[in-house]
Amino acid sequence: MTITHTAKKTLAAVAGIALAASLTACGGGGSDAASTGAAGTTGTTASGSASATAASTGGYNLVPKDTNGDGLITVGFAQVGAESGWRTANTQSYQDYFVAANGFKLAFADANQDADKQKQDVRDLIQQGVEVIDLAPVTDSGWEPVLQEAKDAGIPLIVSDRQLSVSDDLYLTYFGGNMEQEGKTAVKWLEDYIKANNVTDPINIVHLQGTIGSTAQKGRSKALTDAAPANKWNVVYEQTGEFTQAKGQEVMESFLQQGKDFNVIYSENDDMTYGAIEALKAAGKDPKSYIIISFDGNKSAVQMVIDGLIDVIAECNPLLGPQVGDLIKKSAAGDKIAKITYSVESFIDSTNAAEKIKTAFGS
Ligand code: GZL
Repeated sequence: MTITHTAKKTLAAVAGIALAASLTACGGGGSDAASTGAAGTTGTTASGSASATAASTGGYNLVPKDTNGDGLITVGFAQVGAESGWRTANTQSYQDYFVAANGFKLAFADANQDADKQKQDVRDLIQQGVEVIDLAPVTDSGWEPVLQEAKDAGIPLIVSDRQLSVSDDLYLTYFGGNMEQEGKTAVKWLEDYIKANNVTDPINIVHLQGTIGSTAQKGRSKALTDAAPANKWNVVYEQTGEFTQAKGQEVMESFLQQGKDFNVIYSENDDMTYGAIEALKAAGKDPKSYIIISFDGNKSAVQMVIDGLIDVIAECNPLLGPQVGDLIKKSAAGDKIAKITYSVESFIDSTNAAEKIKTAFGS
């Protein structure tokens, strides 16, 4: 089933309004609403600072401090890599914020998307004697021994961007997106679209997954995997594009060569979406004939929403530097900080893209 562009645009508008209403109702609203997620967590605005709630520190009693007396807190940032526009903006937000003028020094390690290298990166930061570690984990497994080593060295460790399912007494706090909620936002948009358009044809979905084992991929994939059977949607292809444009294009090319029918693309970041759109065009297919769902919200992806190429983007805020810095300062000052703080994120579609592009990150 192809979906004509006009119908898509009109119906997307209807779906977007329904989704916005539902998000506002449950308090998970757009970028200016603060909302409380699961117990002990507090949503923050994209630009606002994290607001501490009375929360357990989960038996973790290390707090950031200037142990070498140079008047600065040295932050060791163990970054995933440089795989996407989101990552570039995320790294830049740390390099911009963690400077002497804000009371910080930054030591940076790039894991190049290699989970094993990243564990060595953290061990190197411990050896360097940094005063707090911020870890954005490539994948979420095998971290307990390294986190314990940081704790034994007396270095407080913050998890950012992608969560870890480890004991609360191994890290100070988590700040970043709620990935499963992002996926639920995308799924809800598709459910509303189908309802608004009385779509009766089969929904056949191409699922471009992020880096397998990252909580970004696990959460976004879970939302689709949970919703598909209930909605009788068929996931006809599913493979990782490793959050990169090149791999996303390569994987979509292979799907197109296999020839199964599909009418929806659920792509777990904008860079893979760009690759998928290039593959469709190269195969002589009109991207506007498909419902394309993406994640992140890079400026160029928001422009593609305006141009009718992408139908909805589930937002994921990369500008975490200032808010992580705020949590470090609060903790260093003796404030109790929440164990988990989620960015408040919404969605971008034809109903709000013209407004959202004014503040969209990246290029
Ligand atoms: C999400 C982040 C993901 C982005 C991708 O918080 O970890 O990694 O969605 C990035 O663009 O590669």
